[in-house]
Amino acid sequence: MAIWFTEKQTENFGITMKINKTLHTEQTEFQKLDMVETEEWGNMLLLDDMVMTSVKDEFVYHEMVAHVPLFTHPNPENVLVVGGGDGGVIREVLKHPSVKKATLVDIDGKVIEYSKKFLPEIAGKLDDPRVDVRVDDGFMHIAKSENEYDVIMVDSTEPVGPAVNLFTKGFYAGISNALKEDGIFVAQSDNPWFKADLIRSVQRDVREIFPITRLYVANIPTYPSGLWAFTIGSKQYDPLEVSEDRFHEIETKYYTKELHKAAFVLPKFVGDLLK
Ligand code: PUT
Repeated sequence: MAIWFTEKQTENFGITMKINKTLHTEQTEFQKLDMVETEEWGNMLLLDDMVMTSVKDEFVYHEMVAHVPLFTHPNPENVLVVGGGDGGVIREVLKHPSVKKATLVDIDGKVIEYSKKFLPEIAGKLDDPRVDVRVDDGFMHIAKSENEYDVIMVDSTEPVGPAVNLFTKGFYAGISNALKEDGIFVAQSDNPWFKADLIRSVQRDVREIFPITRLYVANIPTYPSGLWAFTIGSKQYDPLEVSEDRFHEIETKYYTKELHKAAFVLPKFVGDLLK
């Protein structure tokens, strides 16, 4: 029997959808995990009753996390994904032939396990030989790494539970240390409608550590407010100054080389958060 589910995006506002079937539900060591089949968006992963990914619109988020930094860096070989246990970012990372190794560190092995089972179109590349999957604390992994990665991507949940640490200045300092001298990182940064203060503080913290700090946005219909933000911190390469010859052909549904630049053109109220 179908049921209706509402993700409360704020105390006063939510997104409601029809769930045809619950495929799996459990309280893991870290969070409540639900895999559901929705009528509108296909199979969907919910963590602590928040939408993480859906088969129908996942490509926007995963492409925009992966391709903006990977096309900005001239030769990304060693890539780290923190979080991202659904495997969508890894799938996109592997489209870049320069990538020799992609490490995924997610604290919750259950996310990986059930994504493989119920979201195969998203998680299907996690067993690729270039991928090293580790069930571990991303914060600790970063703290132990030095001068190692070309690109780091932080694909976390919202800043609650274990993800709170991933929105701190200490974490960004660790990322800087874990990156090579010309490294670049991207972090999902929630949304400018309901989380303006968070975006402001992330930008401020990253700017104190990285010489180049940028914000870009993408339209993701199942995420709070539909407008999602991403923060870039870069030691050397500016995502706004990528030369045309850097772009090579890959199969995408959202990302294009034109959109790479357009994503940094911000609505005024979003740009004002950077002042
Ligand atoms: N609800 C948005 C989650 C961000 C994706 N990891």
